[in-house]
Amino acid sequence: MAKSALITGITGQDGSYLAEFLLSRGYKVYGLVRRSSSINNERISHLTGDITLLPGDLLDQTSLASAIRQSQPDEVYNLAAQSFVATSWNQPELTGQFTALGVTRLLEAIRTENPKIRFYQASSSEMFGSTPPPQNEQTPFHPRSPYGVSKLYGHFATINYRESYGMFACSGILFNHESPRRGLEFVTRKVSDAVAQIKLGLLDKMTIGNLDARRDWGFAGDYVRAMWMMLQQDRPDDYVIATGVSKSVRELVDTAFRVVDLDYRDYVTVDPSLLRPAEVDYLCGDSSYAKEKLNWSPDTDFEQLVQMMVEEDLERHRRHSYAREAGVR
Ligand code: NAP
Ligand code: G4F
Repeated sequence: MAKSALITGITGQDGSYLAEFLLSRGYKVYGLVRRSSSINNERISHLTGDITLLPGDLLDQTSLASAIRQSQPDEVYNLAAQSFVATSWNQPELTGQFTALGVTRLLEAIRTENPKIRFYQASSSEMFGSTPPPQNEQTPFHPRSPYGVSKLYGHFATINYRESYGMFACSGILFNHESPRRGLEFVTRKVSDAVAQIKLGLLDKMTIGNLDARRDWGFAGDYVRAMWMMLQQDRPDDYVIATGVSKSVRELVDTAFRVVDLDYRDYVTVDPSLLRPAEVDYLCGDSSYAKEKLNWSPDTDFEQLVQMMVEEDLERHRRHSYAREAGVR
């Protein structure tokens, strides 16, 4: 019989790629969506008819239990969160409610409805914070934002349910992963979108924050494969997922402008208001455990990722420009 999966955060970047991946493997896919006054299904609109959406919110325990009862899943992927680090300083309590306590609510719903369901928790390299690289499963945590602190709670809640109740609960410690579906507030997409607009003459300049921060950036499509692999093992465990290559924000900006044959120094200025109260300076993951146990490694490198993102934003802005011109005529 076909397996079924419930994805929280299905409307987000990772949720959309994971839904596609699970459908391609014959899963029946359910997605939890929270109520909003306007429909926010842009990333999954192409999957309408193939997936079933269920109402629910990480803030509401009853809705989580109800979604589990309705979907009867073999696997639950908890991707929902307040995921933007910068916002977590402005909304620290809400971030804790979604990103930390939301994990406990979902684990409790699973434990009481059917503790045999396999559970994936979207943990983050942001938990390593100020601990220097390379970071792997044995590296001590020192988060630097309310988001990182909340993710650390979710990580240990997952381990605790595994140890307390024998549940098949895994924590994937994923380093930054990006795509053309990334939210425009994250630095990679902010840059690819601005580069496209500058190239097409729609924008003159862009502002940026800390150019010296270093991240290990991979492609989201490669990373959702690792999530699924974790839940197919004989026993639950935690895994670091990363490329092992770290680049600075300056290198990101330089690479993106080079895709369109421009020099970033002519267009980019630093805006101190974009600096964070505390920064994570240097992330570079060591995913050799995932390579050994899951046989997982990424297919897409940094240059391919940046090129893909800039080209898709160019194409999107060209389409919109043509549509605007056609509308004027
Ligand atoms: P994303 O694009 O920001 O998506 C977040 C999702 O969570 C959206 O579907 C959002 O729904 C949903 N959500 C937020 N609050 C909710 C609530 N109270 N109840 C139900 N749903 C809620 O994030 P992403 O990049 O796909 O990341 C997926 C997960 O991986 C997140 O937990 C993130 O923290 C974690 N993570 C991401 C990365 C990365 O580099 N991308 C790395 C490590 C860990 P709406 O559409 O309604 O807003
Ligand atoms: O793209 P970012 O906002 O991602 P950040 O903070 O690393 O968090 C992302 O990755 C985490 C995994 O480590 C996830 F858990 C989390 O959910 C999210 O997906 O910022 C990356 C770096 C930071 O050092 C930031 O200070 O870029 C720097 N940066 C410099 N200028 C900027 C900007 N970030 C943003 N968003 N906007 C800027 O203008």
